[in-house]
Amino acid sequence: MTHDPDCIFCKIAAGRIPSKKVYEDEEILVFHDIHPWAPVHFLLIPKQHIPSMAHVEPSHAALLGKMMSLVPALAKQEGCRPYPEGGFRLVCNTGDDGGQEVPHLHFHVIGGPRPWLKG
Ligand code: DGP
Repeated sequence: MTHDPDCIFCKIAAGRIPSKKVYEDEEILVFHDIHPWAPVHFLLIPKQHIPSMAHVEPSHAALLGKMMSLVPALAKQEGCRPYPEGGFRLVCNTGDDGGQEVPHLHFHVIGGPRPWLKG
C-alpha cells in the first residue's frame, strides 16, 4: 500500500495523529473533520495514498465503490435525518481550482438541519 510520510491523512490513517473515528477497516478510515462546516461533517479516506480524485484510475473502482456504499449508513449513524427531508452533501474538492487543501483523496459528508448549507 502506498504511503506518503509527509501526508497528514496518511499519518491519521496510520494512527500516528489522533482522530475521532467513525468507521475503520483495512482499506478505509472515516473520521470527524477537525473544522466542521455543519452539525454533521466527517471525511472518508482510503488508507493508501491517492493524492486526489484526479489521480483515481479504474483499478481503484472497487475501493471507491466500497467508500460510497458506506455513506448512507454512516450519515444516518452520525445524525443526518432520513431522505428526503434530511440528507447530506457529498463533496470531493480536487486540486487548487477545486479548493483541495489536503492532498490525500477524501470525501466530505456534510449534513444536519439547515441553515448551514451555502452555495
Ligand atoms: P479539503 O479542503 O477538501 O482538502 O478539506 C480538508 C479538510 O480536512 C478540512 O475540512 C479540514 C480537515 N482537516 C485538516 N487537517 C485535519 C486533521 O489533522 N484532522 C482532522 N480530523 N481533519 C483535518
